[in-house]
Amino acid sequence: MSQITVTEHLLLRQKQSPMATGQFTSLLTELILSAKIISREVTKAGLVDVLGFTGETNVQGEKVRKLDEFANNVLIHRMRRAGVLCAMASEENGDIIPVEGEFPQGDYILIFDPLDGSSNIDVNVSIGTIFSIYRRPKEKRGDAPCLSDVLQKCENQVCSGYFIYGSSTMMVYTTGDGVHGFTLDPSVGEFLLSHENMQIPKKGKIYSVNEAYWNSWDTATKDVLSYFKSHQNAEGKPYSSRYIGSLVADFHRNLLYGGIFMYPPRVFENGKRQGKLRLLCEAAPMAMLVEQAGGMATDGTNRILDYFPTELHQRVPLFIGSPEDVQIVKDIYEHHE
Ligand code: AHM
Ligand code: MG
Repeated sequence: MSQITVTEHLLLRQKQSPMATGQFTSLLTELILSAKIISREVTKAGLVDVLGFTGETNVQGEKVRKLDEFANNVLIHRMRRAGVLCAMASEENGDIIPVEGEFPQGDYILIFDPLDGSSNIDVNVSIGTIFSIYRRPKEKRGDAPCLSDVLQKCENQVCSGYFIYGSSTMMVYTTGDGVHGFTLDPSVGEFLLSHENMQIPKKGKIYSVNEAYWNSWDTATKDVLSYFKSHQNAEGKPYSSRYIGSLVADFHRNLLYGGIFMYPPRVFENGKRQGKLRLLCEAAPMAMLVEQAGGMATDGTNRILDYFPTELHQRVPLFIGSPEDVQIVKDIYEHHE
């Protein structure tokens, strides 16, 4: 493995990349330190009292797990002091977290899901931290941070990525200049470049979806699933079905092997048609990554990065992965319109 750290990699590309400003490098450095602290705690889970629930319910109406709360606090407290952000938004907090008052303000906005795939925490299955970074519009610098700073078109992201706490801890990120993966070497405490310029295969071998929701899907979605069950994959064999229930882990596997992850809209008794995943802290950052890796991300009809969020915790259906597989979904949905 190379000995190049994330910061070195960013600086090496500094000449080509407008992202390698001092402020942006500090942001990533602080984010990486936060992830190392979270990773340390995740790997100790079971030995120390971090498993189970806190007894609280979060803004999504879900029971908060102790590790969720820990990861959220680490990120908020560390990133707030970094002097590079004007606001944050977390999956766990109802409102934006402005950076002002005693804390120095910067130009960036950080949105995160502190510990994605929480239902897997207590059973030792891979989980992750997802992040998305925007820059504040120039004309608003100096003003008090507000929700409209955060609700930017998803295409405006300047960086996105995730940390996956799996058999090893990895960071995968993009600044719009390809997708690069780094593996944490615990002996030196650094993320070292292990996967440069990651590209998703054009057609995959795997589909990932929670099929238990079959009865709440519309006909178009059922047709999508029937297609993947009855057609051949990139190797001329039946597709394999793989679903972990941690977006980060399902996405990471499909990025490497090729395939499609689907969280289709469910139709509820009141007629409401809704996806589960959050646009700002889950779908949009993964969409930026997948496009940079040569893949596609759609809600079935619209490109995820074309979304203009209207709410902080807006949910969207998500079909993401190898371009030829995602195109099949778009074609089936279009046919049903
Ligand atoms: P979380 O952020 O509360 O962990 O929820 C998001 C997770 C994703 O990681 C995963 O893709 C999805 O929820 C699984 O949902 P389901 O159990 O409905 O299949
Ligand atoms: Mg999540």
